[in-house]
Amino acid sequence: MSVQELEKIFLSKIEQEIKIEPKDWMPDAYRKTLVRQISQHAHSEIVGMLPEGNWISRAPSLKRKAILLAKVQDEAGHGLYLYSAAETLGTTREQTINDLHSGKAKYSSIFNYPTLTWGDIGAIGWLVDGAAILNQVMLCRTSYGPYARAMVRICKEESFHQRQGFDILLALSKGTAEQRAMCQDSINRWWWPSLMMFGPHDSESTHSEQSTQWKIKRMSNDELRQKFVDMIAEQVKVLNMTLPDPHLKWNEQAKHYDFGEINWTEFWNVVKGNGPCNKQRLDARRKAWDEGAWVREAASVYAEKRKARQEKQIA
Ligand code: BYC
Repeated sequence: MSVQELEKIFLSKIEQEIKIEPKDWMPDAYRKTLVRQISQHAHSEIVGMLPEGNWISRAPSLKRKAILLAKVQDEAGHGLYLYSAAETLGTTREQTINDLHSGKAKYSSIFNYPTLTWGDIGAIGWLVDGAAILNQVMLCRTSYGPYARAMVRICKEESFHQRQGFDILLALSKGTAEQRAMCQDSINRWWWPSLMMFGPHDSESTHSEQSTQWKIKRMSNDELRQKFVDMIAEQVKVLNMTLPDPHLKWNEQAKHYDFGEINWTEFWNVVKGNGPCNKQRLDARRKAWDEGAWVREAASVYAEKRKARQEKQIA
């Protein structure tokens, strides 16, 4: 079959909402864009464990500690599904991880901010997981089968994550004056970086147009950001807190909240590696990789021996 014919079949599948599967023919650029997005997503889950991991040993009670531990473990699981999804496209896990460690691959800008207080753990769950869910619910309908299926499970877990974050902030918001101040301070520091998670404005987005045509993306960066603002602007009232944006205002005509402009200079600075914690995050991942070398080696020797034993039994 000619490439033109193969492309026609591919596009007709996209048109008919039939998932593209690993062994199907797909344009090189479709594969490349998926490897880029899925591996960035996987790295975000793994690097995202670091700011929260910082508070496991300092959680204010045994119950909070157990919940946080479970959440951070979930993020590791998400990273692993996503690395596997990327592997179905022909990339190896080593290559993907090397790209993270060499600084070639990106991960979400949000994880380059520090977690200074316990309130930040609440803000991450509520705002960061909240932003991630909106994006990921859309990705449950993405056109590539393994990515879409991984997202279904991830979204279920993310809902629990967001609720645990809100619950932390709710407890602080009902506490002492000092606890209420901690809650407000965390919201103030995490609000704008959370809005940045959705990426540049649609007019500045490099990949959106093509990714939308291929149904990798189902909603644009700005559409998702607006949905997030509308959701959080209501939820913040339950906390009796405010969002740090003087321009935030309900627009009766448009039926959504208007909000202020993001500091894009800060965003690109963080994306380019110059955020408050970029160096610290990559150093931590490289160290974990080096220190885990013996585990990978032991696991592969065990797997080889087991395979040899099974082959011997069959013979
Ligand atoms: N940070 O053309 P655009 C989690 C880059 S983790 C850094 O709009 P696209 C969690 C973008 O890559 C969940 N870079 O790109 C874990 C591109 O550069 P390249 C994380 C960003 O791909 C632990 C350039 O800017 N979620 O939930 O069409 C604890 C132009 O952008 C960012 C995902 O990863 C950013 N924020 O759209 C707690 C979702 N934004 O690649 C929670 C999957 C943009 O050309 N990813 N860039 O060098 C996506 O949905 C899309 O990739 C994005 C960007 C919406 C993020």
